[in-house]
Formats: sequence, structure tokens, C-alpha cells
Amino acid sequence: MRRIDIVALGLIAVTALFMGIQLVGSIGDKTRNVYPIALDNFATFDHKLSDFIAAGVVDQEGAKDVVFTRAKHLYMRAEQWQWYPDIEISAESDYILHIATRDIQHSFHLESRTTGEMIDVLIQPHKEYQILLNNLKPGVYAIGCTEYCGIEHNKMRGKLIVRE
Ligand SMILES: [Cu+2]
Repeated sequence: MRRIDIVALGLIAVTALFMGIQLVGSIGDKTRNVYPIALDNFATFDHKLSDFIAAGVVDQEGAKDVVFTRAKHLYMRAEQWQWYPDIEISAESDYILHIATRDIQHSFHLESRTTGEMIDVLIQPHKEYQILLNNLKPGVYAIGCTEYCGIEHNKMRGKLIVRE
């Protein structure tokens, strides 16, 4: 076999492995604590998000709002290209994080050291996703988007701050 063929085969093998891992991960999603519900009108969701922000303490970090809250229901909007707002909570409670997208499909990704379990949830339009956040460990966690959503997809970041 020529060297280039071996390299190509290697790349195909790595890609197949990666896709396999993603597939197994997405099957896991269905059994995890994620509850999608129909959302006819995005404005309804946005209104709840505004109420959530108004009830918390808002801090500006750069241009982005960080909401410190004691509410059990957290709201976050996915959009090109950010997760809004950043949220600060206490590790002592459990929460339901509500997420919806106002434009196209995204994927909410929260690293496993946050709760002991990797959370990666496909967020599609016309749905609201309720994600149980429990077993939280104190720390500052990046929220990423793992579904390509346009030219600035790689800048789509959010933050979850978990206090002691
Ligand atoms: Cu995205």
C-alpha cells in the first residue's frame, strides 16, 4: 500500500471512531434528564427569560450579562452566536435549565466535571428543553455549541458559574 493510502485509511478510521462515539453519546441523551416540550411562540420563552433576568442580580462581564440567581428554574437562549445570559448559581441546590433557540439548531454542551456527567443536548427551534442540573460541583464552566451553526460557531460560548 502506498503511504498516502495508509494515511487516508487512518483518517477514515479516526473519523468513523469519532462518529461512533458521538452516536453513542446521542443515544445516552434520550435517557438523561432532558425533557423537550413544544414551543409554539419563541416570544413566550423570551418573556420568561426576561422575568428570570429581572429577578436575579445582573453583573456585566465584558459585554455579556451574568445573572446571579437563587431561582430553581434557569433560562438561557441559544442564538447565533452566543448562549445568553451567563448564569451564576449555588452548588447547594438542584436546578432546571430551560433552553430554546431563536434561530437555527445548536447543541448545548456542558463539560462532565460540572455534574459528573457530560451533557450535550441538541437544541432545535420550536422546542423548549428542560435539563436537570444536579450534583453540581463548584467551579467556572464553559458552555459550548457542538452543532455547526454558522461562520462564528466556534465563538458560541457561555458560562455557568457554580459557587460553593
Ligand atoms: Cu451554535
